[in-house]
Amino acid sequence: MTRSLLHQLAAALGDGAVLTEPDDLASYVTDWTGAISGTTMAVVRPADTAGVAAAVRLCAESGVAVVPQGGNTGLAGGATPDAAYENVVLSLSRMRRVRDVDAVADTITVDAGVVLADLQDAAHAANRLFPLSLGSEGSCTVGGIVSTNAGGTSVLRYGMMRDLVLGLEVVLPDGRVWDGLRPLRKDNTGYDLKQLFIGAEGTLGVVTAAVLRLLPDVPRRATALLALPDVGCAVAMLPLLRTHTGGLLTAWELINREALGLVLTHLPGARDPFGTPHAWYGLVELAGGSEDVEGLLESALEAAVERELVVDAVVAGSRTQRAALWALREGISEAQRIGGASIKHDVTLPIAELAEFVAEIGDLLDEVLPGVRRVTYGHVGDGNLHYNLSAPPSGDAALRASAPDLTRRVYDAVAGRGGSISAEHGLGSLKREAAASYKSDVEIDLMRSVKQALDPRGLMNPGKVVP
Ligand code: 2HG
Ligand code: ZN
Repeated sequence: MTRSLLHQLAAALGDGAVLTEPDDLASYVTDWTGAISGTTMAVVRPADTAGVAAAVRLCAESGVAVVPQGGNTGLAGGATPDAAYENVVLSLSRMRRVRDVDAVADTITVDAGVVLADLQDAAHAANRLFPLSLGSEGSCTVGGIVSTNAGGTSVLRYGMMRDLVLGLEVVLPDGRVWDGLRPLRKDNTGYDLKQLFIGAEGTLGVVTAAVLRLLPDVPRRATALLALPDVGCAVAMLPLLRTHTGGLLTAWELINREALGLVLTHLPGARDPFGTPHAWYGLVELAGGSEDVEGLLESALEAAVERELVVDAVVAGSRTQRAALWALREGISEAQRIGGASIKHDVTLPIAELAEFVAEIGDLLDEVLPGVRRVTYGHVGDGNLHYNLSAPPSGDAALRASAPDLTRRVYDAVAGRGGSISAEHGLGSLKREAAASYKSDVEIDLMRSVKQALDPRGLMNPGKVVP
């Protein structure tokens, strides 16, 4: 049966579009962190939507699961095949066409395999902005960022991916194509079906193309790294920055010393811009068209220093300096990966709860694993912390052994304060079971009903998302 499916896939898509050699499969069956791994019978790489539809239909006829995959940069195992299910990985990586840029409607229509950085470039080439920005933008793809409802560092101003999607084209679990590729800003004709597929992590269908919003370009940027006494000051900075910057605040990111220390230790060329270490740092960026972003940032910083929210500041004086500051922030994931075993907690809390959460949770974790290193950073403007942990001097094995207990304490504290166990990375396979403990019975029931309605045979990315 396997052999006949592989023959049919090769006949439909072309021999070169079906990979089965173990060496060819390796990079598709392990996630970016290297911690989540599975197996698959084949990777198929269709060139267009018709090819995706054919592949999905053939798999459905054979009762074989489909695992959609984009740039494979996800952090919750959502695109990694689960060894428990006979499956085919469906890579969208060959579908890289920018189908249309519409200057009047202010939209761009792209294939699912278009890399985010290429999408940003295509927008710039039309003097427009596609604002979503994140560390993996050089490899993550449109299908992936739609399917995970990706966030990143400019959500504060522009929202999550969901806020930027106008229409989708989706291959359904039975191989039919839903053409919802409409650029309409207004369309009140019943259920907004595209919302089901955004953030569904490929469990309801395969996103093959999207119509996305474009925005006015904001070429002027003012960026600074601030030294902060504590998380409370970072939170108090938010209204101050908003008040002083007239809607131009694009990023307000938090970094603790442990996180910066990892970057300084592991990433070549990284340099501490301050003379002495500080407990916390904030990376602020304003972006504008013709506005005096530098002047606005300066006045905000003066007010912040006066209120003793900021103890020191380094303002980027050039593009290179700006890039160097952002590299310190965006290099944290990579530095933590190089630095040994770690546990990710991509949590979100009501912003007013952030400081107390951080103050409380440290001691609770020390009870489980004394000295566990708290690599705390994230999108403080969105209430989203990457409350990650790295091994204490006792080593990686101790961290791994304590991981379930540590994670439970983090999630319990987050839930107790009205937060969520996944802010932007999704549930994937990593947090699917945990979600069952933190979602209400009604929510779980609704999720299962939606899954059952769209994918009654459970062949679309099984073992992911739905508790
Ligand atoms: C970030 O904000 C990403 O840098 C990755 O969401 C976070 O690796 C992580 O835990
Ligand atoms: Zn993040």
